[in-house]
Amino acid sequence: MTYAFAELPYSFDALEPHIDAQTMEIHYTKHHNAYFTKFTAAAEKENITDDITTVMANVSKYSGAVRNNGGGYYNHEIFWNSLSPNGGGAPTGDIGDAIMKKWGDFDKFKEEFTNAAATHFGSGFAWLILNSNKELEITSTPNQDNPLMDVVEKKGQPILGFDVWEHAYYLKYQNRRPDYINAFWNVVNWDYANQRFNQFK
Ligand code: MN3
Repeated sequence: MTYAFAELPYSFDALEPHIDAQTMEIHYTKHHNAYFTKFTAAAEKENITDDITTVMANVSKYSGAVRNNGGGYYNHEIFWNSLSPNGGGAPTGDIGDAIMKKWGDFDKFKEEFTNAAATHFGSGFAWLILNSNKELEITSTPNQDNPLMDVVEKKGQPILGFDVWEHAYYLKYQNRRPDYINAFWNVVNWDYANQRFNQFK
């Protein structure tokens, strides 16, 4: 077994009241688990043993099952870590400095990211990425695509990933995606963003 199904880094109810325990439990144990199981089955069938990030970077060579389920597997690992019960507030550290440098102030950044998440049509993810010029950018991808994939337009290393599929918020927020996005700002994990930013900058 080359691929691991990582434990959720906190309990299902740790992000209450911003993200509810039932949503977290179903999202992790059903949705994420299904992506993982289907990806490992497809990987076995297609003799794929590369690191998941390498698979993503070469995803055009593989089946739709690898793109959709490998993407789902990878994206949710980024997403769980992009949230924290100790998160929220203004960005700190090097990522805070880099956001200030690029956007001038946190509210501007927040507005652009919120807009990307709110206006993304249908299912997908909003991302803060570090592109190949080592610049921060905000982007979104459809379905389970991500910025590592060779099939997407705006490529880069994910620094934060935010799931805007209805399954991520419908139980608590129903059709109110903007309320779910507001909730994200209370739990966004700047420590993780700093860790990834410093890894790839
Ligand atoms: Mn999801």
